[in-house]
Formats: sequence, C-alpha cells, structure tokens
Amino acid sequence: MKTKIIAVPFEEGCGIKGSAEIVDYLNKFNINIDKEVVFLKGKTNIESVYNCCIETKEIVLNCFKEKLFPLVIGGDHSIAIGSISATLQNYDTSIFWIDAHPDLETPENSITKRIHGMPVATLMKNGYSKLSDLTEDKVIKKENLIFLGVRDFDPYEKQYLSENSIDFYTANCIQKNSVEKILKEIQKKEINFIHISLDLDVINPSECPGVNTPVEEGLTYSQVREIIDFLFDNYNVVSMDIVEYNPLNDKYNRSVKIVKEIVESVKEKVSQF
Ligand SMILES: [Mn+2]
Repeated sequence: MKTKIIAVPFEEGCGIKGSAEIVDYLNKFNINIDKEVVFLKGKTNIESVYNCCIETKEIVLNCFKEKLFPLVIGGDHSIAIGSISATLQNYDTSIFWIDAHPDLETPENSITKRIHGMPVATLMKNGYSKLSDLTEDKVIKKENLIFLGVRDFDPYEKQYLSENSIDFYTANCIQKNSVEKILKEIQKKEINFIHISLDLDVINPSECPGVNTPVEEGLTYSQVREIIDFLFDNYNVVSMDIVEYNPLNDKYNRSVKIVKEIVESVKEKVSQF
C-alpha cells in the first residue's frame, strides 16, 4: 500500500505561533507532501478548526476510497477531529493517543479554552457541537481508547479517566515497567484496526523541543519508535497523525528530523501491507 502525506498547517486550535508554518520546514527537509490542506480562516477559532477539519476529513475519506494510507502531519492536535472522524466512518478502530496530555478537556471544564486540548472529548461528543458533529454518528468508544505517555492532566481529565475505566499508561508507568511490558499488557486486549495519534510532546523536550506545549519527563524518541513499530507489526494500522510540530520552537532541527524518520519508517511499514 502507498502512503499519502497530508500536511495540515494549522495553529488556531492552540493560539501559539508556529504550527501554521510547517510546510516550509517539511519541504526543506525533503519530506514529500502529497497534499496540503487549505482552509478558510473563520471569524472564531471554533470556525477555523471546523473549516480545517472538514477539509482534512474529506481528504482522509478519499484516501480510504483510493486505498492509500493517510498520514496526517500537523498542525495543532485539533486537526485530529478531522482525520479521526474520517477513519471512524470506515473502521471500528482503536485509538492510540500517544501524548503528554489526554486532550479530554471540554468547553465547560477547560481552563485555557484551547481546542487542541479537547479533540478526544470532541470525538466522544463532549465538545463544541459544531465540531462534534463532524463525527456524524460514529464516536470514539471508551473501550477502544488507549493513552500512552500521558503526564499532564487537568483534575477533570483524571476524574474522567478513572470514572470511565479508560486505559492509560503514564510516562512514569512506562519508564518503571519498560515499553515491552506495557505492550504485552496491551496485547491482552482485543484490538483489530488502529488509528495512531502521535503528539510529538510525548517525547522528552530535550530530544524533541519543537512542540507547542512541552512537558518534562516524557518518553524517549526510541521508546516512541518501539511502540509505533510494534503497532504496525502486530495490528492493522489504518491511519495516523503526527501533530503539534512547531518549527519556531525547534532547536537544531531535532524535531523535524524526528518527523522525517517517523514518516520514512511508516512509509516502509505501509509498503508491506
Ligand atoms: Mn495532544
């Protein structure tokens, strides 16, 4: 199978400058973009997120029709509302949310009111209705959701995770137990199709500084690669996002080099499907 690389230069969901400028940097490092998402800026952030996500969703839906693997590079994490909405129309997927944050904030409970902290909630119909409607009648099911590397929670998010018995493995838990042990644990679950949503802030900021909201004490890049390789080797991964790349916060091009390596590895794995 072939991979279609979709660049989504978008920052209105986080209100931090940089992620809208990814295309120049991806080009400079010869990451070949097959399609760039173009959208109209709205009068509000919600409108901008909506306009960007509806375009992203359409392009990802077309990938499935054309039997291409959609690899979305963003842009702040709100763009996953578009990509995952498309995936959910086609597959009953498990969602691997690999991120420092669980992104379960809701418009009522969010302190910052930034939409890039809300995509998981939105995809479970706990977000702004204009955005939640993108999922149509297909939402992320609690039992299909797995968080890896999370370490920065709002009190509301922590409560939500435990009240709803959602699987999550904090960065600390992964460091204490080893990636291998956690992956063995995951293998006990019944999983078929997978969407991977990789937020680069899951990686230690010293290794991957080019993100919007860095959090210390994360996973190493090599641990993240181990997880991704495992998922591709053992399951039916049907789509993926790499998000929150902010070239303006990058140091010595460390993050864009990580993006390039992940893209190349994913292309190689997908070519074997
Ligand atoms: Mn995120």
